[in-house]
Amino acid sequence: MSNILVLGGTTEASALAVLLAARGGDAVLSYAGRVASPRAQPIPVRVGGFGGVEGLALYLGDHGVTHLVDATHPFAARMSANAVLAADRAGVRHIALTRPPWSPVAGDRWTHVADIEAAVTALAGPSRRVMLALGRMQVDAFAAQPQHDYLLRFVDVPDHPPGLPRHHLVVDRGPFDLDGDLRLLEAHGIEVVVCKNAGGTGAQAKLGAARALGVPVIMIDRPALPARLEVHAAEDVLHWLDHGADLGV
Ligand code: 3Y8
Ligand code: NAP
Repeated sequence: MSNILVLGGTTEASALAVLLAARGGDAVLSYAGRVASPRAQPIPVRVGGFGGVEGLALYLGDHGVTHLVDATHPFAARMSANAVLAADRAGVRHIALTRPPWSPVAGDRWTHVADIEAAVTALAGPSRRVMLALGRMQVDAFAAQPQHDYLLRFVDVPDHPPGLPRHHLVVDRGPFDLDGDLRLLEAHGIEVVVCKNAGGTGAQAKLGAARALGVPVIMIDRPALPARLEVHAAEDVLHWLDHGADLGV
C-alpha cells in the first residue's frame, strides 16, 4: 500500500490533496510554515522544515513513505533540490507536480530578468509607482531602489515594517482574480509590475490586469531545478501512483 508525502504550498498541491483524500490510503501534505494560517487540507498536514536533505531522508524512512510528490512552487528551488536527493537516498519514488511557465501574449510588455537582483537593477531610474507582487520574503532587496512608490502584497501582516521608505502594503492571499487586480493596479496608478514566473492560475490575474492597462512587467525567470520526472496535472500524479511502477518510473 502506498504512503505518500506531498510537499505543498500551491494550488496544484491542494488539488492533488483533494484527489488523494478521495483515493484513500496514507497521504500527508507538508507546509514549510511560511504563513500564519495555511489553507486547511482534506488530508493530514505537517508544518515546518525537515532539516535539509538528511532530515528529509530520515523523515521518509521513519514514516515509511513510498512516494514523494514535490508540488512546491517553481521558486522553491532549495526544497525541490533537497527532495530529489532525499528521495534517492531513501530509495523512495519521486515526481514533481509543477505548472508550465507563463508565456507573453499579444499586448504584454514583459522584460525578462534572471533573478531578484536583476529585477532590482532593472528598477534603476526616476521614481515610479511599482507593484512588487513577490510576497514578503524578498522585498527588502528593493531597498537598493528607494526612489519608487511601492505597492506590496503580503499574505500576512509582517512582524516589522518593510525596509522601503515609500510603500503601501496590501495584506491578501490568492488566488487572485482579474477584476480585483485591475482595481488594485488602477487605484494605485501602478506603472510597472515586478513578479516571478510562477505559472499556474493563482497568481496570473495581475498579468491580465497589466496587459489591459498597458503596464510593463518585469518578469523574474525561474531558478534552475534538478532533472526529475515532472507532470502538470494532479490526475497525472494519481496515474503515476497507480501505474508508475509498471512504466518503470
Ligand atoms: C505557505 C499556503 C492553495 C495555494 C495558493 C500558487 C497560488 C495563491 C499567488 C501576488 C503573488 C507569491 C506568494 C503567491 C500565490 C497561491 C497559493 C500563491 C504569490 C500560500 C501558502 C503559503 C504561501 C507562501 C508564500 C510565500 C510567497 C508566495 C505570496 C496557503 C498562501 C508572491 C508567490 O508572507 C510570506 O512569507 C509568503 C511567502 C513563499 C513568496 C515569497 O517569497 O514571499 N507564497 N503562500 C506555504 C508553506 O508554508 O509551505 O495558505 O495556501 C499559498 C499560495 N500562494 O492551496 O490555495 O499556487 O502559487 N504566494 C508568487 O507566485 O510569486 C502572490 O501577490 O500577485
Ligand atoms: P525554499 O526556499 O525552496 O525552501 C527553503 C527551506 O524551507 C527548505 O529547505 C525546507 O527546509 C523548507 N521548506 C520549503 N518548502 C517546504 C515544505 N513544503 N514542507 C516542509 N518544508 C519546506 O522554499 P520557499 O521558497 O521558502 O517556499 C516555502 C513554501 O512556500 C514552499 O512549500 C512553496 O511551495 C511555498 N511557496 C513558495 C513560493 C515562492 O515564491 N518561493 C510561492 C508560493 C508558494 P529544510 O531544509 O529544513 O527541510
